[in-house]
Amino acid sequence: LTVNVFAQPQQKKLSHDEKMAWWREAKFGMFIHWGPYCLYGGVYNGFNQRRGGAEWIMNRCKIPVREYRAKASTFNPTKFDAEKMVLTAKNTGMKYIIFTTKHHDGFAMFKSKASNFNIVDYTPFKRDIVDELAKACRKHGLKLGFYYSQTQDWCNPGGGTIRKEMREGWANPDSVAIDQFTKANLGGWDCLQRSASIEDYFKNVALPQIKELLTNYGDVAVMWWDTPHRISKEVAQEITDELAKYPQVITNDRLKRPDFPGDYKTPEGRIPKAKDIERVDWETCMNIGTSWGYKSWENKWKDAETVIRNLNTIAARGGNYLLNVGPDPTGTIPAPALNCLKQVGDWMKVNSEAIYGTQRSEVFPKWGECIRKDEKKNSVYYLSVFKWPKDGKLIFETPYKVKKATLLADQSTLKFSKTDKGVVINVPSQAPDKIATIIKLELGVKLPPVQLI
Ligand code: H79
Repeated sequence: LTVNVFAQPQQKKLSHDEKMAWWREAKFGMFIHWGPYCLYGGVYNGFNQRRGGAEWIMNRCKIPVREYRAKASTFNPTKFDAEKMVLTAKNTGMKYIIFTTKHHDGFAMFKSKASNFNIVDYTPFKRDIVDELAKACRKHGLKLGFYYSQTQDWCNPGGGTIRKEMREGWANPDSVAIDQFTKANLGGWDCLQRSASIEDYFKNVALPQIKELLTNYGDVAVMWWDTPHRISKEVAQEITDELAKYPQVITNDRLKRPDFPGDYKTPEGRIPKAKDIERVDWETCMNIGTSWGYKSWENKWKDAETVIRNLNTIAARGGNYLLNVGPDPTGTIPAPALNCLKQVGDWMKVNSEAIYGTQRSEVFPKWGECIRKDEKKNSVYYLSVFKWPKDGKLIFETPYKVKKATLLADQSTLKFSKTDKGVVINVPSQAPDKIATIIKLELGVKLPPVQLI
């Protein structure tokens, strides 16, 4: 790896609000689950994997370590194009990417000195995917964050959550089976640290890899930990101390619960109910299909209507939306997902000002969502209409004075009047956008700030 001039840690301490500023502005990101599990595509020995995401196949189908590693050694995603992937996210209106640098299978998608079970040293592909993504993100102005499974590594005895069948032929840490495999396949070189305990694993693999991620790829936007169990307070503290050298790094809440809450909460696959919303930063991560990792037999893709309305609902409740895709073994995002993202991008081209830099409105109209944005002097409500009124009159109950109403679809000004029911806006008879039409209401006041805790 070449020396990276961007890699110098920032010394300036940032306040929590300063650190969170870009993230709160961004609202919409792409989650990418990609690793050697995609080679199975949710199928093992001719059977479809039953439960869990396809990235869990090694565990769910009890695949022995040796077999899984042999499979991983064939990973050769020749169609992978970091710039294309980053531009897909950018054209969808996404402002950041969270990439699985190492999932529970223990395979690193980056060059690592701590374990040769990585994309550069262990596969014919030999390219550092994290490095290519980091460069492409920097070039196209997206932030890049790293998902890193800090508590699990199914290919390492110290790594945790290993079912006994997975250890077949590899029963104890001193077994030579792995070395024989690596010798045969990798010309004798094996720097895999076979850790005897979880403590060893942290010392030998996890901490060194976390340091590699923090120093080798320029500024890291987010560290996205997963599965906050089996980790001692001491180790979590050690990671936290390391992170303190990089004050710009935002972390999620999955390092260790409940002692290390991080900077934001991560509801998984669901949007918190309006009445349950706490005054904290949060991000819903969700699949575009039904699996995080690539599933060759996926048959339930979300449509653009679902994704766009979710994005609007999440924005109205003050959250971020992290939408996941799982590239296939060639390095390509499946076509149904790309098709959906394209439609979301088309919607964003017209309406993104109703999403970026917005916050919770705490107003819940029956026909859709109300998203708030504070401008210098006045506040704005973006009304996101899912159910278009049949009589051409949209009723919005608000105590505030409305100065102007604009239809974002064509930038036309809409007439409105104040009645005892609320503001009544005259709208076209047909919905300009059947999924979500945005009406921008400029208020005569600046609303009091929403205080997060
Ligand atoms: O990366 C994705 C998941 O693989 C990961 N988090 C998201 C972002 C994740 N790791 N653990 N879990 C989620 C929770 C695990 C739940 C389990 Fe199961 C229930 C493990 C075994 C039973 C789900 C169902 C996974 C396998 C079957």
